[in-house]
Amino acid sequence: MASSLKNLSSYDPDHVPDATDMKFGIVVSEWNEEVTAALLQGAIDTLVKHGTNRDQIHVMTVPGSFELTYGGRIIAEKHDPDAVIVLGCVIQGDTRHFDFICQGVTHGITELNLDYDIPFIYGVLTTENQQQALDRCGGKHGNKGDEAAFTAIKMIGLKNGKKTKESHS
Ligand code: DLZ
Repeated sequence: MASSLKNLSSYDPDHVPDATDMKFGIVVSEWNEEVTAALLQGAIDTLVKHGTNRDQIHVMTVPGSFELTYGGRIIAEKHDPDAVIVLGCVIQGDTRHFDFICQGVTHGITELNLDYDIPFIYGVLTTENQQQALDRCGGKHGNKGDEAAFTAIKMIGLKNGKKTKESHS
């Protein structure tokens, strides 16, 4: 499959480490809630499917995607998770606000990855319109919440030296 068409939601679960002993923080933005609620559900379902107990997943809501960075820091400090997933949806408007929010959260999450010894996973949709967002939270392009969840599991596995079947060859 061409990489531009790769849809990580159709991943092979055998290539993801067991998540039974893993703890997660999820920070989710209230803006575009229809979309972010679906991302959250996808992320939780995927973590649980891979063995995580629901009570090992701490969820925090923040007002908008710009606040995901600070929320990520709070949840990392408060709950000592093995990984933090941030979920948001920024939809292009008529002004440059979109660019500033996207840049802010992208930069912020990168900084958290450098400052903490746990992975912070970027599950923020940045789309031109609502339909593109709906297509990516359980629509024709899968659910990016699922993808963020299994990326988190894989990154913890990487840190712990757990190899997936993919990396054995
Ligand atoms: C202000 C704003 C706008 C215009 N659009 C979005 C959006 O599409 N998605 C989103 O998550 N948040 C948006 N926000 C809110 C900002 O992220 C932030 O909450 C405010 O600027 C306050 O810091």
